[in-house]
Amino acid sequence: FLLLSAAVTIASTQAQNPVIRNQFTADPTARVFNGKVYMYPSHDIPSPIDRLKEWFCMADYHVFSSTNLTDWTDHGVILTQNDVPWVQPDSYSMWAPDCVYKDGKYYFYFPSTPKGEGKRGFSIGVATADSPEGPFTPEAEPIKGVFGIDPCVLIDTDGEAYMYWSGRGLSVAKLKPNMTELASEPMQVQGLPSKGFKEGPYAFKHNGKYYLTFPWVQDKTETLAYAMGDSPMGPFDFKGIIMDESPSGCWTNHHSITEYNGQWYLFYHHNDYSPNFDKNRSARIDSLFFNAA
Ligand code: FUB
Repeated sequence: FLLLSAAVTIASTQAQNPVIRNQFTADPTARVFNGKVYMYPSHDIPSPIDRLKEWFCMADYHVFSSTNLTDWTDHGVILTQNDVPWVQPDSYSMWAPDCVYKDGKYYFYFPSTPKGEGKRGFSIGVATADSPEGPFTPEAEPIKGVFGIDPCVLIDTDGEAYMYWSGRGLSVAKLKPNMTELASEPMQVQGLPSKGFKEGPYAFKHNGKYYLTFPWVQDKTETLAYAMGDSPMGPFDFKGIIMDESPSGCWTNHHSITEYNGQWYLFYHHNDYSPNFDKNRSARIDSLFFNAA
């Protein structure tokens, strides 16, 4: 098996992190489209409503692109809560998203609070675009049968797509070719530690192995951990920690892993610009290496 490790060389990288400096950016999902890195983060804001003054508050999503991971272009708002037909207006719950490309279209997956009597918790919806920069058009309804947050979509080398998400553990299901419906019943991901809170799954394939990486509370706050398997739906073998708890400040960590120009990178977040309130976070990047077996 390959081992996965992040090089968190704070001294050499601190000067460049956080990477977005004019707004908060949490839960960064990085994808390479058309030779550029696109980063789709959540957009933390100081809450305009009392109910969320001490909690996560997100109204919309921006997308950012870069060719050197240092200079980032903000392409502006690609989706906003009150433009999504199924989202409870002004619920400020546009949490961690993902975006993938398939057959000429970009599919943006995002969790939020559904509107309607008796609706509770989070659903996950899809918005589509012809460009990674949007504009994204939301589907009228969220994905049926999915309740939770933190969607991540893996498109396998055979073209089949799988969605992972969190909420009472980590779940996985196959997607239909239309990318907006489940093709299988959701199942709990097997092989992960039974103890400790887990969320934010991020799956990818490397050298024929499937990696399932996720924030995991081993002690006080979230580490980033990983497991490996031979199938996208598991079972996985738990392998260990990619990134330790942060020594200070931020309870959450949420990440993505991507290869760009031959180097692998870990995108994650910390509350660099909000040291006293860890719900206003900022995206960071560090190099990531695979050790030989
Ligand atoms: O950003 C809101 C939530 O915090 C995400 O859904 C979690 O993964 C955590 O980062």
